[in-house]
Amino acid sequence: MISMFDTDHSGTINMQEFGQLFLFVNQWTEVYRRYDRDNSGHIDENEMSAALQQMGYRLSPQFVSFLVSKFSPRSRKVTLDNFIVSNIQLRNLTEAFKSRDREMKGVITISYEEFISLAFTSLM
Ligand SMILES: [Ca+2]
Repeated sequence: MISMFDTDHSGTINMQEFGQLFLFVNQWTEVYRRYDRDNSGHIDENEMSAALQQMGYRLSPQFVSFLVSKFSPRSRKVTLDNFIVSNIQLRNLTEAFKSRDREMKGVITISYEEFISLAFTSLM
């Protein structure tokens, strides 16, 4: 996550970049707490499903289950940092998909290299 905020690519973060990182984490902490409906201190699959729905994603329960188990295979509880990472990746992948899905069909046809380029660009 640090590299996301190393905007001058110095390999470290300066005070200004740290300030932005701090603000970003604070905002996500607030979102995380809001969706932790039962105040258990973590987000479970049901809370994750509700959170994603409120953020405007239309995802099947099967996909949400897959997402949670990908980030938390054993406990199935999404921690704050996993919540942030999963949301950023989901957003970036969705944006990448949308850029190819101009008619908003929810289906795209892409070549192997287009696919891996899209994936690498989205996840870095
Ligand atoms: Ca909870």
